Amino acid sequence: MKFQTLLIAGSLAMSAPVFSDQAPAIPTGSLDVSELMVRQGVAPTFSWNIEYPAQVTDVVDINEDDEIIPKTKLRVRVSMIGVGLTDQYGTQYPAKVYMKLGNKSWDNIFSGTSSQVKPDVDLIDTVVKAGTTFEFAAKLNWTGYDYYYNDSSNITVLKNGDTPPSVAAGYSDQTSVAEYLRPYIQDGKIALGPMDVIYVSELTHSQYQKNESGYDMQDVITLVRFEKVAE
Ligand SMILES: [Ca+2]
Ligand SMILES: [Ca+2]
Repeated sequence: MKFQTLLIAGSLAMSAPVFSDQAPAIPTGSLDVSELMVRQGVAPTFSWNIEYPAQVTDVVDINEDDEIIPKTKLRVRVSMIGVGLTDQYGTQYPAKVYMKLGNKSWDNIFSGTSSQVKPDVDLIDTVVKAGTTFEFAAKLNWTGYDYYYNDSSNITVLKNGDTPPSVAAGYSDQTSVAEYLRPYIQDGKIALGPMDVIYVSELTHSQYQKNESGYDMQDVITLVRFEKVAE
């Protein structure tokens, strides 16, 4: 009986699926057995409670306007992955990024250039309740450039397994995937944790300039990570 217990535990550990580096989520839980050693003819009692990693769409809705709406109480952490506003001479231009969670006012979560991005710093770390609508806005912080909002085609929410922006446009002169976005792409698809999404943004070109190479949806990339919390 003891041998059998170890076998079961072993096969559970072995069957954990392998995700990308950004997604260390494996099934977690416990396996309990009432007795490690029992007399012949006496059956020990097993019980187990295994939780498989959720998909982000299990816990949030992402609607046509790219509003994110949690279906349950969630911890939300927001960080910047990168700013790709650079001209042909290598000069960096600043972005301004805002988010609005539910009834709260717009929060200026980031202002700065590519070299001011700190991907490991959480700009938002809070708990939101079900039904809180997330809105997003960003602009190239330069004369003559306006804000784009999540409901425009210049801002899109992508999740694990979606097609990354450069592939989505498909123009031969399209700039390749930005350096800062590369770790988040695997086998031609967005590779995030199962509970993560990114906002990708086009801030230099309008929807009427989609055939220009500057329209790459990689001007600002913002990561949003969700985590279930007890109600
Ligand atoms: Ca949109
Ligand atoms: Ca652009």
